[in-house]
Amino acid sequence: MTSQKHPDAVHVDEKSKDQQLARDRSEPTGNFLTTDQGIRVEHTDDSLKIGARGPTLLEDFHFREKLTRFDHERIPERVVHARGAGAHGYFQVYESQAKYTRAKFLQDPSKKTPVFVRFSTVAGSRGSADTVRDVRGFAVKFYTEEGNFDLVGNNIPVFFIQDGIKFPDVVHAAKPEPHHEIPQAQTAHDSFWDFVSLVPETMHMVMWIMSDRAIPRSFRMMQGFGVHTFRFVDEKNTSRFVKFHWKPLLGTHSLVWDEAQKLAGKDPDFHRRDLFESIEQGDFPEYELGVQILEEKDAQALGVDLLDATKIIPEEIAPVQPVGKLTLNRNPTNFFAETEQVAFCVSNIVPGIDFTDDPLMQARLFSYLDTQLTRLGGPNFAEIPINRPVAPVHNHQQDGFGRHTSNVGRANYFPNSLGGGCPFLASQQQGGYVHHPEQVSGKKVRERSASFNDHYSQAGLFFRSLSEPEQQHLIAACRFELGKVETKAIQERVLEHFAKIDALLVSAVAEGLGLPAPKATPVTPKGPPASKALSMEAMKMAMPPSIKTRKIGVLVADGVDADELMALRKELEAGGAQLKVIAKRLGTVKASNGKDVPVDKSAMTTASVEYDGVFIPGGAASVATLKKDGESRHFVQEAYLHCKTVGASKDAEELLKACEIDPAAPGVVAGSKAGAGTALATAFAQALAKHRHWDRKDNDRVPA
Ligand code: HDE
Repeated sequence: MTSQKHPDAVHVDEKSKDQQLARDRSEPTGNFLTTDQGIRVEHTDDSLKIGARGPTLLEDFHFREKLTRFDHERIPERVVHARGAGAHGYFQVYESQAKYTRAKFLQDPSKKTPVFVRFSTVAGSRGSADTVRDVRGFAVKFYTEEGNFDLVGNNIPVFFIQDGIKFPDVVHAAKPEPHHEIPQAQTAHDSFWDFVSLVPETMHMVMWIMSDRAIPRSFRMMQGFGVHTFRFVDEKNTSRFVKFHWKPLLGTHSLVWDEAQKLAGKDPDFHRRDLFESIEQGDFPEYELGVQILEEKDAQALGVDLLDATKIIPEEIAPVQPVGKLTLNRNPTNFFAETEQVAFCVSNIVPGIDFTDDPLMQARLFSYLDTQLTRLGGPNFAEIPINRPVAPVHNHQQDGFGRHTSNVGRANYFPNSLGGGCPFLASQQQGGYVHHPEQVSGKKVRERSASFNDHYSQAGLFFRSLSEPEQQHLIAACRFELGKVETKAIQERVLEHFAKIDALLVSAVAEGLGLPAPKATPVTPKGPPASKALSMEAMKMAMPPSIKTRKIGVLVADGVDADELMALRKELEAGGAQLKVIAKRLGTVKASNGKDVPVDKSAMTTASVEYDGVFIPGGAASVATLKKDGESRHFVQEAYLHCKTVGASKDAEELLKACEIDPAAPGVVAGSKAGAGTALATAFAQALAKHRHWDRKDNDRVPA
């Protein structure tokens, strides 16, 4: 009989996953180079030849192994979500959720459940840029003591389509067009808009991806959503509907489109780098898990079908209740082994959580396991360290490519007597997964429920819930994307849909396209006319101001006022922000007091788009040099264009003038008004805590 542990007897803590991963780590430091067979290598720079200029020998097993392994390094990239970044961490529940679910990881506030999270873009290839306009994946693997639970979500709470059978169509339409494989990682092309113009259920999601949500400032500053309706099932088998939400504790923030496009060139790894560096510096990203709970009996009265993934339940109807906190505190040791090989499956679920009949979710229950078979080369991908549960695994699965486990004994079937009947079955009380016994009946049909039919009202709800600047950004994004569409009939069809969403939307987009606006006939939502939780600006207002983890570029040259720089550094670092000194070249600059000021970045290796604000300290000689320098002026103007906080001490206001920036403009903190030293630094930090100054009306006047 194989040795068995009852699941209840297993104590799992956060460290067990770390230990599991550590066991599979190769530590090159202090060790000899070996072949895959463990044979120590004596020479690896020349192949084995007959004479120094002679032919290479087939016998050279080290050479052949090295090249063979290299030739096979690539695996197929994910068909969607190919570009991503991952991190380890843990999840801790605030208080027991026993009233809703029997899931063990949601019971004990003292327990830390290890997690691995992978954030991603959807459309681009593995090497594409981070800051493209796209949905972001937010996939969380909880290694619970009852097995793995994968919450494979996005940063947008709805999806393009209602039935998974259309997934290949929407993805083909969004990906590069097949004849020339252009464009990379963008929806600004004919085939995407052709598809959405013919499938009106996409309209709600189209609003979200044209909004600033699709260009997050950081993975650390975006929400996550389970999208589908799941079930929570309690100890007594009572089922309730649940929607999962992640809220970043740093708030939800975005880039602006011009910035996002420039970053794609200046630093294609902007989000990946930001996540990695923040964790290295101890600025651990944190997200609160919240749930919207709906009693089954109340679902009918909602006016929205819970099985329709193109709809939200406004938080005014079902508030988000906080459940616990996710903290990401460790970077992967090896990108490929962990981030690339992690295999999320929507079907990975634990007792106390269950699926619904959402046809999009049902398709996903099939698709994820299926895709891993190809991507990870066979059925044994769950044995790759990053995918291995911390809960023990015992079953009669066997063989296949890449098998690690050596099954013990001869009984590889069930039932058996030769193996003592093991492994044995677990009742619900022993932690066995029992599917919720939902009552279903009906005819076998290929049909869409009539309750899925309203495709416009929540698109309008979203648009009208945005602040004016957010609406303007959305309109500009539609003008940009549709402006790149070459087929006029597609543009016209999209406008017909927009007319059913909102009058301002359709007229403004039509104007940008030089087309007549169809008559607006917006469909009114059944619930509230607007919802605060949909606007990032409204959410920002509800949060305490903070500059935590924000990055400020400080432009300096020889003669800079070091005391002013020091006062600024003190203030910003006290608030958790980071200051980077930027000069023409690396090394140091000589301050006006004769001291050397170390330079963090040379101007040619960085750009304003990598910072949340810019500051120019005083020092007449420093300011005079910067004023003459086009690169420095561009830096300041570009930050201004992107509505970032611009600070300048009194002496440095000359530079603002040279940049055609009004020192009294919103978000410009100038020494003549704000004072000097600590007073100036405090005023700058306060302005920075607003993140962007959308009320800056003349920013597109500056030539950046
Ligand atoms: Fe996915 N999706 N998806 N998806 N998805 C994949 O699985 C699929 C959908 C999401 O970081 C694939 O392992 C279908 C919604 C994330 O590794 C694939 C449908 C949501 C990730 C797949 C959807 C998502 C994926 C590709 C419609 C938000 C990245 C590689 C029925 C709730 C996970 C892979 C990671 C990845 C299929 C729709 C989120 C092909 C068929 C809705 C975050 O299996």
